[in-house]
Amino acid sequence: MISFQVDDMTCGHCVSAITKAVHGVDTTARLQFDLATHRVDIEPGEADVIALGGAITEAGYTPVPIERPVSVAAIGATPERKACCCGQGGCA
Ligand SMILES: [Cu+2]
Repeated sequence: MISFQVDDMTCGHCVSAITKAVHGVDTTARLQFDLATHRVDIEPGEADVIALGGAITEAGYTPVPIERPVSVAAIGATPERKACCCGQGGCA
């Protein structure tokens, strides 16, 4: 699994543009998007992080590779955040 943070990916058009770009370098890649966090997870066929990131860059976006999913430490690093993803602040 290769993950990118793509802050300039904002809508369904971006999703289809990135999907097309990635499939251009890796026809069997499987993509999963989270528009709320501007994140794309890619289960690659044969392409590596350089090829995948390059394809997304060429499509006009700014992919930043994410080493691993958000850790507990990373969540703890933003103590000013009161609500969680469900908006109720209690599902940690
Ligand atoms: Cu868009």
